[in-house]
Amino acid sequence: MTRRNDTPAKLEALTDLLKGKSTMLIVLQNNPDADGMAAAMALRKLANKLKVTCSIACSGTVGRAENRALVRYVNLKVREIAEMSPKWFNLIALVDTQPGQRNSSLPPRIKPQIVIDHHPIRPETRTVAFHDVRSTYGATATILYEYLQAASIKPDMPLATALLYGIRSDTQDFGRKAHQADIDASAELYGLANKRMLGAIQRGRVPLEYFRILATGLINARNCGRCIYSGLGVVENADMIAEVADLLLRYEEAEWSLCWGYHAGGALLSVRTISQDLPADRIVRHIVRHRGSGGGHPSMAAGQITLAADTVADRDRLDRLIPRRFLEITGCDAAVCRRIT
Ligand SMILES: [Mn+2]
Repeated sequence: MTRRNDTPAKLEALTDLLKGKSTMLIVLQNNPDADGMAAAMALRKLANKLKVTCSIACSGTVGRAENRALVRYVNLKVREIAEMSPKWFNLIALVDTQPGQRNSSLPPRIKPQIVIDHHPIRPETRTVAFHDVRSTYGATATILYEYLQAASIKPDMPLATALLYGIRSDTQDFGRKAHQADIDASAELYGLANKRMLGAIQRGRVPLEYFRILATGLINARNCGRCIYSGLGVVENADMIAEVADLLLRYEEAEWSLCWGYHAGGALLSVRTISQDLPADRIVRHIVRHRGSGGGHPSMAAGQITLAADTVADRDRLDRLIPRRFLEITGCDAAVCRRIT
């Protein structure tokens, strides 16, 4: 693990790699979150100082209302990865995800030269020319903030706001896996950020569709002792799956929550937990085993299962399999399951 005081050495190595290059493609997770986007903006800022111009790209969409509000405020252009050719760039960087991770927008055949992330390190990452993975950190934005600091670059107001919002949302306001570095970075960023904008982002305005999916999530929700789960059916906005999983975990008796939905030919699922004994990433791996992939943090994780044929029958089968496996690994009793509405 990289300790804080390693940042200057890391920055030097990164600077060496960037020097003399003219273009870099910064790639995010698919359906990127605020932490990833803020980290990409900070990396772009560093690169711009060294005369490297950057494009930021992902697959999927920025779905969550708060993140859309952030993108509008900072005027961030996130491009569609399918429309970019790696040949156009001297360097490819992956932030807030890693090579071989299913949520990475980078096709597996393309190898990045730079990886900066805070998820558990993957073997593929160790072969990347420059990598800085700090899995004890609550946010990738914190790592990038330390780079800016080490490079004596003061973030402008939009960047400071994005970094602060990225850290706060990834650590759920420091309630979840926050490192002292996340708290220090936030304290410093607070003075530079646009507080009014931060408030507006957090109360992001939403389309009517949001309430329709939320209602479906509540109607379909089942509570079985310490477990709570809901299936959303087909969703246009994949971020709603994580949002409903977050919401369900607020139930006072719940230790584990699960939400899933169908999007772009596959099932996507999110698991959240407050339990120390059975982490969310293990639950996800159990649910998707032999059928898909997944991973994440101990308190929050996500997975996906690709559907052979995206038919109603296929989805019905998964609508039974996913909660069954969830109850199986958590030890919650299917016999006591009840609707919550
Ligand atoms: Mn993150």
